Amino acid sequence: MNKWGLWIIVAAVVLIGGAFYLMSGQQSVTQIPPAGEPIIESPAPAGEVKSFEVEGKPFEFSLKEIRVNEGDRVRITFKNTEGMHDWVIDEFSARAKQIQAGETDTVEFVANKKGTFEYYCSVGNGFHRQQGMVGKLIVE
Ligand SMILES: [Cu+2]
Repeated sequence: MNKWGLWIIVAAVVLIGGAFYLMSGQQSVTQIPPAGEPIIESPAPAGEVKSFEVEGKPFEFSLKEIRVNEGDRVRITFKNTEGMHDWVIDEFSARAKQIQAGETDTVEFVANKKGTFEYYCSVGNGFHRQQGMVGKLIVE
């Protein structure tokens, strides 16, 4: 083998090696996610504040149905117009005070689960509830 033959082999090794190096380099580049790509986290939907005014009297609430979206903050302004009543929803541990006619109490909670829930007046050990002092909270 002459001097030129050796140089050709050396050149071939360098070229092939270089080609491998470039190919493997490209592969690893495609495997790395592009720099600066934001980490995608779906933020919890920002709940709105939904306010409702509910009047109570024997034996009904002025509002029989309340609709909100999951995550909303629900603000109930409970006004009593006659007798003594309260406004209770067990599933969200929310309870307006027992108040006399002419009084108002406000209660707030976050509707953090979907479904249909009953709110009611707890006065009289369930008597007012049985008499129809109930309503539905629908969380969608
Ligand atoms: Cu009542």
